[in-house]
Amino acid sequence: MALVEVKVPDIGDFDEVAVIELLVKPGDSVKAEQSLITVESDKASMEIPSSTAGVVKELKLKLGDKVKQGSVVLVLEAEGAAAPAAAAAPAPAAAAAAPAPAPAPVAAAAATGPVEVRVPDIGDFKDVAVIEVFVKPGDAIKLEQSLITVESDKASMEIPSSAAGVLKELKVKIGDKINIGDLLAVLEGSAAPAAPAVAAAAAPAPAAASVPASPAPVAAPAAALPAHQPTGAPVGLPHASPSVRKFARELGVPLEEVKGSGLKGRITQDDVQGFTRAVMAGAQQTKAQAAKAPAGGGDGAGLGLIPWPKVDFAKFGPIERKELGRIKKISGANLLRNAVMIPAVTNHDDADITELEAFRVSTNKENEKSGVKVTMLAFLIKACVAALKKFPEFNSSLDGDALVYKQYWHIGFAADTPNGLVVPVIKDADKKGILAISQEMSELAKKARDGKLGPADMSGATFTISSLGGIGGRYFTPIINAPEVAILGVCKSTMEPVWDGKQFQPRLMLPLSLTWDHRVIDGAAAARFNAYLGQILGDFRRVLL
Ligand code: CAO
Repeated sequence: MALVEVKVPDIGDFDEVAVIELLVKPGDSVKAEQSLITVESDKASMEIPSSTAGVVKELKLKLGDKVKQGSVVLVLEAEGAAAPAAAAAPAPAAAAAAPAPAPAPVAAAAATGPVEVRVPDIGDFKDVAVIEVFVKPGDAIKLEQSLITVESDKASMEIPSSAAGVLKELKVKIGDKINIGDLLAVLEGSAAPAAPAVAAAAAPAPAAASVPASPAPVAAPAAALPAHQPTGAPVGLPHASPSVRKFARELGVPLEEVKGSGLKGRITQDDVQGFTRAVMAGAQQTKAQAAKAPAGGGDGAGLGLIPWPKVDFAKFGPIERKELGRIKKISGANLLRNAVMIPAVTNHDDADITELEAFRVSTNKENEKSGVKVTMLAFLIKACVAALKKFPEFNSSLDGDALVYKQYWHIGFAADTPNGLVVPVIKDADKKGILAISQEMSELAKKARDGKLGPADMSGATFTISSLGGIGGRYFTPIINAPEVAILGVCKSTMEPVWDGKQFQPRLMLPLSLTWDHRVIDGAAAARFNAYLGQILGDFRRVLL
């Protein structure tokens, strides 16, 4: 057994590149060609393979170290006596894929008409897959701007444009396999100096050092890298080595949804595994899964749940099957999303509406001839507007990491119709009186029952009330109507004995159930909101304060 130093092979002009991943540790058995470390420049990453098989004795570098050709990576106890000297070994996997210095399209005259951009000489990179596309037709492309990223097993590289101009046509898409000379794009040439129309594909590789417009291969980038301007990469592109990308692809993990724990937020194999475990445990749902949720919730697999029970009901008795109506299908999918995605909490409380109900009844008597019936729900809408003004976060919506506070008060109310639940909206409820709200509600409720509500009647709500008061029940837990952050459920008021400090008094008590989004609202704020609402309903003159 001989001790062998494994050194960084010839990786072209890839000079002083940072070690971003250590893929082995002392004691590990490695095979020849097995990747040992990953290095990365600002445009490319590549894995450095072992030139020989053996057991790792000592790592000679650490994360963040800068390496170049000849740097010692580690010391191996080589298998067999005649282990090859690593430093002198021919370029291994990555380097093999990462060939001769990149071609250098010679500086060119100004382009005028259409200009073809082709895959330059990328060495032995054959049939490499396009994994990222940075540009789209209509984009103004700068000379050397990265157009796409390609990836082999061991390395990824960005292919820059050999010309400047406006992108007329993109000839490749994600997943395509490309080779030297393939047409990538057609540009409408600008007056700016550009590289020749046909990039180095057919040209012999000139002296790399003289080439500002050469490709920026990751693995074999030679002189291209130092000269390359890092432009065009989309913000937020997931940062991961080729092997991690491959691993993620194999598992079907969307890298853009994985949080990287490595150097500079880089995604490691552990991060991909952790994401997969979270999905399997139901703690995480990919955006794609969330978007696909059907009205009935599918089979629950996306949440890591056991499948929905499939029962042959006809085995137990006669049945009739009816398809869900359109409203039920749409509201079902929305309700499911809102129930699953919002950390919702419900506070229950009672409001003393003895005087308010007496006032409502007498007002209706006085206004009998007007044809407008004042409803408890109209008072509730007005009371809610006052509470929403006092506690503005209840009138907000989450937008990413920000809260959008709305300066208008549009109140939705759930209406039961023969076809299902709909939520018409009283716009600018703060500017309307009780009579106007009562009248508008009765018109909207009729439209709802007749199936004549248009999208404009049902959009823009900032808060919703769901009243079962006319039907019955004590309390319930309404589901928030996203992107709103709270909803008030109201049940049937009942006469109850209420202790006034000296004796029990018969009082008309209205059960309130406030469901709120705990990401936006705290329990104390919800309790205060309900208490304030109760005070207003107890003495409506408070609305004027
Ligand atoms: N307590 C006791 N009685 C109540 C009450 C309450 N909280 N709210 C209303 N009532 C009574 C009214 O006094 C009225 O009685 P009279 O006919 O004797 O006058 C009757 O119930 C009907 O009330 P209303 O005409 O004021 O109608 P409303 O405002 O209660 O309801 C509407 C209108 C559209 C909300 C209702 O028709 C409806 O669809 N409710 C169901 C909403 C729903 O399904 N919510 C659940 C959604 S799941 O989250």
